[in-house]
Amino acid sequence: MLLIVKKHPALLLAISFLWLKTYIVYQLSFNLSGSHLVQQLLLFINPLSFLVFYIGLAYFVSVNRRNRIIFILSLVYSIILYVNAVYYRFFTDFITVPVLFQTKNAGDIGNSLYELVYAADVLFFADTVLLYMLLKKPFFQAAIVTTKTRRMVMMTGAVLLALQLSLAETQRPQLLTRTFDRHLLVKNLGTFNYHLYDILLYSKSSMKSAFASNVDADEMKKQAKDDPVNNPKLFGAAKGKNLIVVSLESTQSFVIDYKVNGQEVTPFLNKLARSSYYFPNFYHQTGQGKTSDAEFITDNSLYPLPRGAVFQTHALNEYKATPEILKEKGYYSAVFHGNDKSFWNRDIMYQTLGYDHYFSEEYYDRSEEDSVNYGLKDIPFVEQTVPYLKKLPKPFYAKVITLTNHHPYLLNEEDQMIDTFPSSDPIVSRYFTTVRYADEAIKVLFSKLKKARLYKNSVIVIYGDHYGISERHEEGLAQILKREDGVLTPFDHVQLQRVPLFIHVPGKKGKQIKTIGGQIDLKPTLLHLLGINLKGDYHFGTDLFSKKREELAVFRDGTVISKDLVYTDESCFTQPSGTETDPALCEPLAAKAQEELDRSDDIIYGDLLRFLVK
Ligand code: GP9
Ligand code: MN
Repeated sequence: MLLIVKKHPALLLAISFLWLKTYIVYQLSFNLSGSHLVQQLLLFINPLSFLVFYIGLAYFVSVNRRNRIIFILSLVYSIILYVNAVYYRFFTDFITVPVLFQTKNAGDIGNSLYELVYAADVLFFADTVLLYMLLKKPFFQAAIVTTKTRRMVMMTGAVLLALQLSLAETQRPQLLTRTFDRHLLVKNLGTFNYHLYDILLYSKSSMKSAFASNVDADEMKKQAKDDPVNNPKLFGAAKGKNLIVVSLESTQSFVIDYKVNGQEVTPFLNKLARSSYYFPNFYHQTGQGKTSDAEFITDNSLYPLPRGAVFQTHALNEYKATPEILKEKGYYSAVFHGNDKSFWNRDIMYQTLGYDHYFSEEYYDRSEEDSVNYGLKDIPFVEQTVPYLKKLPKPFYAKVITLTNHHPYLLNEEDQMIDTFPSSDPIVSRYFTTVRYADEAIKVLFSKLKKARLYKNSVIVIYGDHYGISERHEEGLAQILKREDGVLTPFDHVQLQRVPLFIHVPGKKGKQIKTIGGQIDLKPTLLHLLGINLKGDYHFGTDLFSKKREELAVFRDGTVISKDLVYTDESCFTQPSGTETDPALCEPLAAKAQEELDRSDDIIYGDLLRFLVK
């Protein structure tokens, strides 16, 4: 052992520093704990195989450049690790290749970034500085290495990788073929092996479209839901009406009927829940594409992708989205949003989905005092939107996307209508004030729609796009849910993914509908309301008004919720108690979810809908 240290001091020093640092990051920055001893062992050893290969590359350069290369490799590794940690602070997720292409959004996330970068982060690079100094010491000077040594280093890396993979196989069979859950991948492979694997997946999926053919499309046709379940009572109840769909930024269901210091957080939405159809068990199903994923799911009734935002990665595919279907029935479609038009590649994707027009920020008066955080504040935004709506050709389908209630939940003092929530976590504490502001904006929207005589002729739908407070804010979430022990189970985290859904149908009083569903169900639900039959359409959702529908919500990570069971994080819980039960009970449900996700992915990666165009 001592001999090895003497022969390879610089190599071992760099590897040890990075290994230790990665493990510390696992513990402090990522949520990767495993209960099992083998899982903990895996977590500890998983950075090693990559590091041996990676730092080992320095043995392929000349002696006099070797230590410099070791240092540069360490620095690059540290930067990638750090970027991952910052990304994780916001998204509770790991970076994927498609995310790296989402640079168009970078300019707007300045505020969020400011909240996510801490002064103490300089410590992240403390070992890099130390390494730099030590590598200059005589003890660490490089010596000539033979081909045999190089081979030995690479072999060591290979043996370590094989060992790690076989350990992982005992924990998670078919890890590489079945897993959508990036946390599981990182736990078993390590961050950097995961990145390599992700690059491989990316190249594979890019090739899928090129090789897809009519044969794959025929397979898709065979599996299509040929008999869409609908609800005879409400089918066509809003025939010929306008359709206004509001995407409510970062709004989770727990804010409904919630009070902070005795003040209602959503007074308007609380009332609306009693005067429209309200769905308390409706879940968001978004992945890395956040708002844009919610838009994609609701307009197409397809799942978003396991990696990246489909708005960015597959904007030139063929789809059969709601605007296109409605166009055939004489509808005009438009989107309204007070942000840059290229954010989430919307300008391109909206054309693909068949929208006739996109009213982005350039259509709005955006004075300094009317803007906060990402863009135009919601109240001036809806005030300026309604006159445009009034002028649209009728009937129309309009999507209105709010923005103010967005991380890090910034609001000018004069717009704060309730107290902040008593929490030591500033994000959690500010969240309720921006939700309150968004609620006011919806109230203004409704009153303006009434004044513009649009209210009575329009179905108005409001849905939450995705969570606002991520899992990482465990303590704050426990405070919100009034859990004194501060402990939330995976079952609780699934419940927290509920987002509100309101459907206001002119002439109908509405009621609370407790069916379990998700954003994927909106397309068939709304088109059925407008009296449009979806026979032959490729969608994964079902009509939320139908009594015959199978109650189901599948998340992008394979989590699945049925009436009786919740499968998440490889565990099985009974509904509604949340008691953990035998995982075997959930197996059929988990398999069904996986199969749905796979089929949806095949359609998008293979661009299969193009084979159906007449
Ligand atoms: C940006 C807005 C927010 O235009 O839709 O996007 P998000 O970060 O929530 O996906
Ligand atoms: Mn959003």
